Amino acid sequence: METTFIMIKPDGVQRGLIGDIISRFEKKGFYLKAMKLITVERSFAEKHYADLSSKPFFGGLVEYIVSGPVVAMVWEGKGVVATGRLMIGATKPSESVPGSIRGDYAVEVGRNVIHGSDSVGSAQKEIALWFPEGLSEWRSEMHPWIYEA
Ligand code: IDP
Ligand code: MG
Repeated sequence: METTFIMIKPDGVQRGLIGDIISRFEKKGFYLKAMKLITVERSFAEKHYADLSSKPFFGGLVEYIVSGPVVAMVWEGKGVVATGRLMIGATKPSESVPGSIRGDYAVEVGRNVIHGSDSVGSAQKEIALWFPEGLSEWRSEMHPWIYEA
């Protein structure tokens, strides 16, 4: 089992997409291990996106992330990092297939609704940054109905 960091960005919160997005991950068969609604400081957003600090859009990206509350979550499941990225869709909504979250709900790359970790390593880093308090240890009673032994 793997864990990934998923964040509903301020536009997703404002547009009332929280329930739909959580529902997609729940119904898929992934487990919610941590969640909080939080408005982050500029310095925190810069840390989260540190790898992109040299990009020309970095300033606008940080402005976007601090513009309102976000929903930060940790989801667990088999292959959840890669499958989560598929469920989210391509970075540019114009290239995100219908059926993916960005494909269904986004038009602009700078308003693409959701973040998901791009590798197991970045998931570990992002989870440590956003949830230093740790995760809930639980597993659904439905586990054997979703996962083979
Ligand atoms: P990802 O969110 O699909 O992993 P990254 O390349 O990690 O994409 O970029 C992080 C975020 O930065 C994107 O989700 C998007 O909001 C924003 N971003 C990426 N590329 C551009 C761009 O060319 N213009 C404006 N914003 C961008
Ligand atoms: Mg990324």
